Amino acid sequence: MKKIICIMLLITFTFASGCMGAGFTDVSKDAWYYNTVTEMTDKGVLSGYNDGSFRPNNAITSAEFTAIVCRIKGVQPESSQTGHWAGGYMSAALNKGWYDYDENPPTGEKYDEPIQRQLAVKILMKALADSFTYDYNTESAKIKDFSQLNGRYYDTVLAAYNAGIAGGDDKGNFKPLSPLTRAEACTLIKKAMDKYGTEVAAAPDIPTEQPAVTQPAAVRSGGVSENGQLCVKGTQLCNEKGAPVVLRGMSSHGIQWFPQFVTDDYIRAVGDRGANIMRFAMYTEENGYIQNNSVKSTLISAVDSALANDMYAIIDWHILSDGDPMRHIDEAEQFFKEMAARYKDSKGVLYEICNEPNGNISWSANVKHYAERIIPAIRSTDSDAVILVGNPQWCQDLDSVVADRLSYDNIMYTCHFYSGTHTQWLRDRVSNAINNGIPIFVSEWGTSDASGNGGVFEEETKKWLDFMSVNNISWCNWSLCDKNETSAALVGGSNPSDGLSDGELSASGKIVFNSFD
Ligand code: IDC
Repeated sequence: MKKIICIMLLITFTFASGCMGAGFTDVSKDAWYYNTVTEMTDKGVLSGYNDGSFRPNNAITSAEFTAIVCRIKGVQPESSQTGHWAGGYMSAALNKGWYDYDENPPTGEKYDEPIQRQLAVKILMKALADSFTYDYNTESAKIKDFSQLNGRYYDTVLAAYNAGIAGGDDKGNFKPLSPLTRAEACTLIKKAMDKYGTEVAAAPDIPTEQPAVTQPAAVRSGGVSENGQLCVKGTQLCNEKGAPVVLRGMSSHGIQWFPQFVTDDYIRAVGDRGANIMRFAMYTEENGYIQNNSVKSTLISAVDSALANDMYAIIDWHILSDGDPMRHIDEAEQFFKEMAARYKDSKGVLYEICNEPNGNISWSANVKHYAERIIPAIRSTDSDAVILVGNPQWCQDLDSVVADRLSYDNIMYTCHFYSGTHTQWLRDRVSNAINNGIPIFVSEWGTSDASGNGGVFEEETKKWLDFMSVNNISWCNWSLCDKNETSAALVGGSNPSDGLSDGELSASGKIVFNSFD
């Protein structure tokens, strides 16, 4: 479909594109949807997010799509009991007969779900087209997966095909039940507006901070839709059904420095190479969250992208240079409460409450107390989330944890290693911890030495990978960026929009990306 749309856009926009720029951090000029997204956002049909992203590959929800159609038709919100930001528009659309009660009940439980393509086309056509004209045989023959189209959508979808508004992918499939991405929604709406001459009255009032993703746009093997809400049984991370699960993926570098590597394109490309988790390192210091609150919106956007891509996401409170977790415990509590409220209904989020507590502190005297305040703060809202807890000495003081463990369910303790520095002695510590019933999650490891540079230490890395594999240990590798240090997985100039090939990976990245599955 990409190619087809690309060609169509080229034709449509040869004269129209001018020098407008969407200016979104995740909409590159080469993207097939660049022109449409630019035009639609310039017109105010839909908008980007506070953090400068557009999230073109995220699924558009029922509420978002319907609200946009209301706006372009100048339809005013009507009364709604839901308290949902788009409740008034949804009532108006229902009363106008753009969709039926059962397709989206006014109680609102489906408002934030991705809209099915067949329903999106129906709403758009009912709102904009005066009549539905088509020849059944001609139009249905164009749709290879016509048998999947529910009969109640024949009129509107076939008329949309006839009018050149809806089209199939490069195999001729319409995928009536699949979600619609934001970029695809732009294209669909633009074509309908061009055809029926609708103009937008005013900018949309869709909130810039949208609800958290609870359903992915695409299903990924080993992903959240397959494994569901995680839990911990004994020392093993398990899926919703209680079967052992191993998550493997990348950690970002500090998102205050490298936000360009936590875009939707990069996250999807990592997933397409076999990863099913991303960890987002939100530093507290070094111009991180404590000094610069705005990194929170980068984090939210990244977590949402991981969820939209059917991947698990770790929210990492990355304490490091100021290693005493108690110093900013108030900010941490406030932050995690906010995250728990946002992600309580998303099954894919894990909370890592302190990256590497260090300095003049100990497990029992400091970190444990910190955990005993932050864990309940999260659990009071997001009761079933798996929580990862750090420990002193760069998450290697597992003996102290063995001697004095926390008393909560569904928690795991982190162990971090760098192959050039930490060797068999640390594997022995991990084995000892596991034998003593301590669940371990390697939320950060590197092929380099502990500085993040030096190496690659291939032989020792192989030992660690084998060890983690044998012990069913989940891991995230440091780090997804192109910084000039050995642990960085990317080489400069890599382009994620068409995936990440071995040629776009550093020596470390090649080893890691080829170990995801
Ligand atoms: C390193 C980065 C490096 C950065 C430094 C300080 O690789 O570019 O200058 O942090 O911010 C950790 C930490 C992780 C470190 C990594 C390598 O969690 O933040 O990243 N490391 O030193 N623990 C052990 C090693």
